[in-house]
Amino acid sequence: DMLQSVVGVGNSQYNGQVPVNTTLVNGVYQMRDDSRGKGGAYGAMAITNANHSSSAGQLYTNTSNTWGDGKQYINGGSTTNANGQTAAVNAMWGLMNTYDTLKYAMGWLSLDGHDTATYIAAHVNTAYDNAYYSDTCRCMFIGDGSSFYSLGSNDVIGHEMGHGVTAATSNLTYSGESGGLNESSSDINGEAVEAYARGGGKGDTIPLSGNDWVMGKEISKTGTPLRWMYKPSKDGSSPDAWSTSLKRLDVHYSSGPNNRMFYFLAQGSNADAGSDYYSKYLVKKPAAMSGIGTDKAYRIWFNANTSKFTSSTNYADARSKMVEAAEELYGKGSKESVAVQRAYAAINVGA
Ligand code: ASN
Ligand code: ZN
Repeated sequence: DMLQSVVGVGNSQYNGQVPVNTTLVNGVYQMRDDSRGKGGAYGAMAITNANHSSSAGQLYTNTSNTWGDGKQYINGGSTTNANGQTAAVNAMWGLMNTYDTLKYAMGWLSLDGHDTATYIAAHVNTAYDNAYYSDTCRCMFIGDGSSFYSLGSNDVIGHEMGHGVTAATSNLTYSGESGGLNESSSDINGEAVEAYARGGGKGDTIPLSGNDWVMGKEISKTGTPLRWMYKPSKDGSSPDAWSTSLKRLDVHYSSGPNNRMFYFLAQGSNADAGSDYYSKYLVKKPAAMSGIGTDKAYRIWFNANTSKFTSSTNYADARSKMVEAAEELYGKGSKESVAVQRAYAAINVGA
């Protein structure tokens, strides 16, 4: 077959009209981008239509290279018309931005650093309110949502592909403290992708601002996010600081303190510490931190997760490996390594 890489017009749900990389094969357009990744069951980076099943289904195809109508999928409707294509546009845009964040900012190719192919299956199950990564296929599944909109915002896709990066590297065990760190790593990745995409999806740094520091605001029908990185306790279940009971929580709650650490590291401690915070957790008030910026904070986290953490890394170990990573990147005694220590101290980990 003659394969030709082309750029289509995607009407996305959360980012307006976006360019989507597609492939023209014998007069039919496929939602597949062979310029990002290598090999793959459906092409290097692809979107398939699960069409309400629990398996990947078929690669998205279209007779024209304009996709989607930008509107929330209507349950019971067709997954092959423009409305059904919108979830595929959301997914491709999120994947392209995730891939580019990793490649151009971190110098990391795809999930594993070796440019392994990946894909997203859209319309998994019916009215499914979740998205997840599977290491078996090294791929992701996203639902249409019921209490959520289509689970295809940039932060959600960055989060899911972040699970692929973690699975290929530290492989943090998905329970206890390591599970919380695994989840936090995905939230960090989601926010980095959101910031990179809103900065125009170009260049080799993560912009200081642009992301919202909450997970899943766009997919929320009520406008209430799933998680607040700057103050995790706003969800009613996540603690803001480490304690000995953290390991017993669901990983989407035990991620909270590390998310807050990352926010402090990137953005500083001045914003919203909460009036009861220091007394509630017996945390010593940290020296005011100005933050080292999201780019450096993400670089330190990425280095630690991909080359220093092990599957059993807990919060205390994460702190020491993060200090090591900061020293490696910015020098012993650097302001960046001091900022890491202060950010962890502010969530009750280390002095
Ligand atoms: N969306 C969830 C996550 O990525 C699915 C899960 O609970 N693993 O964390
Ligand atoms: Zn997750």
